[in-house]
Amino acid sequence: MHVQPTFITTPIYYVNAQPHLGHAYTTIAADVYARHMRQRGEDVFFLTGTDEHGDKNARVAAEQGLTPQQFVDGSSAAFRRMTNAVLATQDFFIRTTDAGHMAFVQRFLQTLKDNGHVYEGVYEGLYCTGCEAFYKEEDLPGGLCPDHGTKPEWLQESNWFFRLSAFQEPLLAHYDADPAFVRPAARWNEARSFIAGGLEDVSLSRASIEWGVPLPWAPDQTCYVWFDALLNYASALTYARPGEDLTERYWPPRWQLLAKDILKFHAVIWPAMLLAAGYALPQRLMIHGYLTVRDTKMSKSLGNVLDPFAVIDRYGVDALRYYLLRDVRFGGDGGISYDAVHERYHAELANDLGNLLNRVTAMIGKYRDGIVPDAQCEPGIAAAIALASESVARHVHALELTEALDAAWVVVRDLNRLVEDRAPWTLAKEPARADELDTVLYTLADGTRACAILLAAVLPDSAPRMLAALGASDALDWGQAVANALPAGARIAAAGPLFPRIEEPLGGDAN
Ligand code: ME8
Repeated sequence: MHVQPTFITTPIYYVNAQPHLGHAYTTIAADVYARHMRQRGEDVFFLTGTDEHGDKNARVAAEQGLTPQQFVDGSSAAFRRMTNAVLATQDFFIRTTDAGHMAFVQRFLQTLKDNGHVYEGVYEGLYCTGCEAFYKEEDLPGGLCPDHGTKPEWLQESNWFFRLSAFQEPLLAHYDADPAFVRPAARWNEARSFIAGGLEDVSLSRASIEWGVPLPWAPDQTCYVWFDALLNYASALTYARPGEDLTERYWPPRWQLLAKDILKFHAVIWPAMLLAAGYALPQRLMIHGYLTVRDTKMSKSLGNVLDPFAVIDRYGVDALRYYLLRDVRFGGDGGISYDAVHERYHAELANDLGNLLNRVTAMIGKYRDGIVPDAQCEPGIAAAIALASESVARHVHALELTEALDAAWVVVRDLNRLVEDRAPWTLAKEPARADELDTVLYTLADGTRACAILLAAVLPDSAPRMLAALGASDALDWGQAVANALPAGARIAAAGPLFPRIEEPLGGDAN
């Protein structure tokens, strides 16, 4: 088999507050892609982690009476717990305080300087600590940061600058040569027009911030936290596996996922940094939208966050993964609420999928002593499985994750319709129609098994349980996403409810 290395990344999250559903969202989306690719036998490296330097962490640490290191150790651990709780299968969890990362940042900055892209100057202007970003007056409606609603501070300091302006033409050339570099297309346009509007050089260091990576040639300055953070995507490959440099194998990233809040950093500054140091550019940036609560972006600074741990405790991890990809079309913005989780959980996971499995296993138990009959999948369902398998794969490749889910759900619905249309309980009363009943039962069992394969990347907890209940081997590989792969004679196991009814929805302000 041709094995194509696949490197996929999420942003590394700020550790100045608790992880929320917005962070879980990007991590889950990347994980669905990583799991799908592994199902196909691809060689995947999935990277996520935490962004730990910068003034805002130092400030929160001081407020809590901790050293910055103590503070980031604790809060990075909370992000790692979130990552594990959503069943993400990252190959490495990077922390920007890792010695391997910091050494890489220093080497990279030195390369930029050696290549003539760095000079000393004076920065004077406005800085939002929340964004860790420099702002121009005209970009601050009412003088306030558009993301944080706070007043940026006036800064004047001697800094080292990165010659971003020199990369305007090369970036434009890259954008024009590859209209799919940034997805969706509207974000490509936005980034391109920003570049076309002219690029100013940017500070790559800060004089007054101690909590960061010292510049190798001027240790009284630390690396501007965004440069430090962006470099995680490259540094990780150099030290994730001790004694081994994975850069050659995985670079450049196939997909880098992020929301539009950090578009400019990733679609302008990051590729310029890479060009300046002689790296190949990422193949694709996927800029998804915002999860909103009552029409406002959910964010820790606005205090309107939904808690991924609470959803997982109440409904299970698959419910969270399913809900986030289903309720908001991946790419666009969308409102979320605990009530909507509750509704979709019952209507779709419990009724459509959970009930289907229960009915199928119960009917085979009742009418065929729990043994999958020797028959062939009905052609209509076999065709639906073939179509869905092609369509799910195509959509996942393009990170059209909601469309991928929809494509798999077509088979779930077809199977439910088959139960209603063919009413096995009526067939069971007519011994002359035993063959027909065999076919219907086989089709239902085999089709439900195929759904488990199609949905395994989104529902990693339930899919193996579905396979176990159907007496299917737990092989989840994509080659099994075809009809007639369930062996006749397989023994059905009693399936507890996959998605038990939950009486009490989660409450709270965010509802
Ligand atoms: O920006 N809707 O970290 P961050 C959708 N450390 N996605 C959301 C979201 C929402 N309401 N809220 C957060 C940083 N996200 C930097 C990144 S990368 C080199 C450095 C997700 O903790 C989304 O992926 O503010 C967004 O881009 C990211 O979290 C921002 O995380």
